[in-house]
Amino acid sequence: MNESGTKVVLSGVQPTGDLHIGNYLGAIKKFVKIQSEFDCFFCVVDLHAITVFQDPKVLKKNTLEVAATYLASGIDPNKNIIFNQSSVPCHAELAWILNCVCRVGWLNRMTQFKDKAGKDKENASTGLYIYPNLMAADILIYKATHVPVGSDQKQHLELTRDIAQKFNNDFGCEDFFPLPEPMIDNEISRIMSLKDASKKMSKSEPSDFSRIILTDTADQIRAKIKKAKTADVPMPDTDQEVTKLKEVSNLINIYSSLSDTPRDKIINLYQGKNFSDFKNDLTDILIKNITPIGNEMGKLMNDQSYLVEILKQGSLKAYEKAKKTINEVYDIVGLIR
Ligand code: AQP
Repeated sequence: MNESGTKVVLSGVQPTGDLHIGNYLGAIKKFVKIQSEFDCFFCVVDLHAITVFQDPKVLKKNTLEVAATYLASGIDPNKNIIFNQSSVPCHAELAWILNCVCRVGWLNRMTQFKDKAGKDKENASTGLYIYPNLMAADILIYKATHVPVGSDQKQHLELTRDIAQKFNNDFGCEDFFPLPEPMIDNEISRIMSLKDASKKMSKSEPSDFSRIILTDTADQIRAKIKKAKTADVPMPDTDQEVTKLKEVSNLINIYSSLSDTPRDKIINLYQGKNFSDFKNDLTDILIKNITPIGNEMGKLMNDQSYLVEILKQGSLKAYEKAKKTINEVYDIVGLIR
């Protein structure tokens, strides 16, 4: 809990393209589940998106599409604050101050930067390098106590805690920033590519067949699952053996997460069989759970002024909260406003 005794959630999704079931299962489905239990801020993190070049027109469309996904997935805009990051300038203001708190050595350990910058890291934007400090600012500006994310963000969350702790120590303001807790479901928190389970499912992977996107039609889902890699042996009878078959294990996680069925029950159901029944049933589960979201997103995207208004109203509410923290931070740091 934070100083006012409330449990506050902040999380966000980048408007960098078609959202997939990794984004849904790793993050958005959790947002829907916890919305009645916490004060929630659900952000479209557009400033994070531009750490890699985005076509401005496409960025605007993608920003609205993330808002549409939140609504279509069941996030209630009356109960929660849905907004885009750039419309609350306090995020960027706090990020600058946190840039001065975070150590270069800490950033150098961030594996996501290494993955995203690849071999050509000299040519990556400085924004991509300091991205974790902006993420820390997103969280700390609302004194969030809990952050639901996929396990790929665990390291950034740990960095946020280190930054919060150092700020509190350096400025002698114990407990000013709460140390936020990650909310990560271990087993299914990382959905992997359908083509190569050593890579996470991602918007930026070139092949469409590596992911199911939320706007896929039933036929597209069917085709992608049909092509998804499995194994040359029948379904094993123990979880230990299944775990060794990385692609199969990933498909079981998707099945389990969407149908709320434990992995061992799924393994019992299909053990000793080849994968066609399993794939057919998984396809049905995906169609049942994902296509209604895609259809609703389509309807919402036809009413873009409604989505703009949702973001605008959310930003006004978020700004009220953020302004209070940034004023306190300026005072603590010794900056005259
Ligand atoms: N494969 C995944 N499995 C589980 N969770 C995932 N998330 C992303 N991919 C997976 C979670 O989705 C939330 C929003 O992610 P994001 O869009 O802000 O950024 P990302 O993690 O960089 O997502 P992508 O799809 O990999 O995008 P690109 O290709 O643009 O980098 C986060 O909570 C994340 O954990």
